[in-house]
Amino acid sequence: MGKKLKKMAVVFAAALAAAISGGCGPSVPKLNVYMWSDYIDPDIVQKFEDENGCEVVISIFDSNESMYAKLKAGGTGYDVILPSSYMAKVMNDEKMIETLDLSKLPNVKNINSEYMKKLALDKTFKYSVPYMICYSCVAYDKGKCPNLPDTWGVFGDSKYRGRMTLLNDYRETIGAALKANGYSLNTRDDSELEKAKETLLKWKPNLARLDNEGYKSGVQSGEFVVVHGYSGDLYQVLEESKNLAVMIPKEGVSLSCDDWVIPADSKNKDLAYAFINYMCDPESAAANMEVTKYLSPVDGASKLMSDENAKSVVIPKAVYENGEMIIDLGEDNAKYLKIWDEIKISQ
Ligand code: N2P
Repeated sequence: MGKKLKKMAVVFAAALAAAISGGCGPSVPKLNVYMWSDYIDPDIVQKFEDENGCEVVISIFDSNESMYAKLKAGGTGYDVILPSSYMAKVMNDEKMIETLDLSKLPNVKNINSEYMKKLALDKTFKYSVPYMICYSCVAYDKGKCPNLPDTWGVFGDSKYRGRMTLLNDYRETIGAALKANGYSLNTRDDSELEKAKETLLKWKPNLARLDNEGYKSGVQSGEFVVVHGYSGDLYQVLEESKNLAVMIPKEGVSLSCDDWVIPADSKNKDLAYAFINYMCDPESAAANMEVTKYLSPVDGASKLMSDENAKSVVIPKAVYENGEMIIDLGEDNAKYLKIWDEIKISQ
């Protein structure tokens, strides 16, 4: 976690302490944002609060599925949510989110048109606005794993038994096993999925655990030596730990984008629109890229970044060439979930 994101953790703790001790300042409108961790510049959030006379309250989820499950179990009170594109589509199909009024989002004109044409799942901003593009790859300890080959197959290597993690994210991790076998990570083919399951059953004994958050500090502290993670999170960790490197498996990786949506039951829709619009401003996007190391699709943002970061926040050619966007599979999602349950309960 970079310095700014650490500062944000301290601010959260202070806010929590104030809430518990019953602090009673003047009440200002609150915008409740539900999103992934380490994923926004706290200074940009502060600027938005100052300019809009409001308080932004950020709650964190660590996977699309846990966020979705929480909403389905009756979780309410959010004004803006940040699912990945495939999950935003599910939420739209299930009428959980607003159809967007684009007159309240003038800054969507800044979203890169090539991205919208080629990769976006919601090509007309009908229900979502893209925030950051992500791919998943592997970080490893260069000293403890010299000459690590660039293949998903490393998870099958018992040399690193007990010191590796894969994401606790069924589309990412089954996707990695599909790619390892040369298949599409959006396959609906039963025999390909069966092969991916066999691969994961072979990999599992080598894993310390499936993990979506702790792998970052774990690989920094040396507890883990090979971790599967989200690109920006891994680059945030690399910035602080010179003994680590990133490996992009040659068989291909997942590409995904996280998209802002407004839940149908938001009580602060105008403020929600203002927030999403603010994030599509090139200056906000540049600041968010600097801190999170993910790639924003906002045109003009990279030009505003420091040279060093602008160079690192690009999608490597290998990712574009072999990467595949995760799409929603409708009823066939059930095939993936069944495999995931079998993997989780296997010893
Ligand atoms: C988590 C960011 C994750 C993005 N820090 C994955 N879509």
